[in-house]
Amino acid sequence: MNFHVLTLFPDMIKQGIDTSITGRALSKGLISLNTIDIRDFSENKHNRVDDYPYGGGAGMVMAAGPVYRAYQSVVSKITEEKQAKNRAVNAPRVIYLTPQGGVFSQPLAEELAKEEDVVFLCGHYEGIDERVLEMIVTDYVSIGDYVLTGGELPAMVMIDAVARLVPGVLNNNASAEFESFQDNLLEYPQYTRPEVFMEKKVPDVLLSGHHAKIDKWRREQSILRTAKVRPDLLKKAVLTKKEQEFLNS
Ligand code: 6GU
Repeated sequence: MNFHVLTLFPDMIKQGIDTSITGRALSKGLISLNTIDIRDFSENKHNRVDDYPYGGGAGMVMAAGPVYRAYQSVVSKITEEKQAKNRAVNAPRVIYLTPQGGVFSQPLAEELAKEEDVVFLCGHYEGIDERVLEMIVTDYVSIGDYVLTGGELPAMVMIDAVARLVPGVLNNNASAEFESFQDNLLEYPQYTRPEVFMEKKVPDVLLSGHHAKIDKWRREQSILRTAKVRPDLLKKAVLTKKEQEFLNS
């Protein structure tokens, strides 16, 4: 799977992704990362990519031209690579990272993990000229209700969430790994050695070797934890009658 990122800060993206599990996925060739510096597509003698907003107001707006030309360079690259393999050429998904977007969640990560190429567009300043967004963007995505200085961290968040769903990226079976969010419950607590840490003991059931009991306990812990910190998620979870009774007891 190929990630393409249109940004004014390519090094930030490269450093963030070429680390840990996504870094290993890059080395193994399971994913690729193509960063495009929007500034390289400025036609201004000072390499400027922003200008004052029409109508006035605070801050600067990223101009349409450099963003459009940067996008075209990615489309050309994808097209050439598809044609070399005699494969059909489709317009790629283009994700614009913005607090004005819909909130990112696991279902979108799963959808994007099926794509061959995904393009991320990172804005800065007060945003990007609306006209180029209308022309190229397929998805407007936010990572939550707070404001960041730019779209680079959100793009890295999305790349991480999508990359771990690509077969082979995780050591364990990826499909099992995201089940917890599919069933709208938070993960149960985990423990490792030592058995006693500062007088706090690992729950007995986990040392029992009784797998059915362990599964039941973990499921109950997931339900309790979700009820406590994410009641909104719990509403979407499907519980058995017995689990409902357990929760109400
Ligand atoms: Cl995608 N961009 C910015 N600038 N801030 C955000 C965001 C995105 N998601 C949450 N806050």
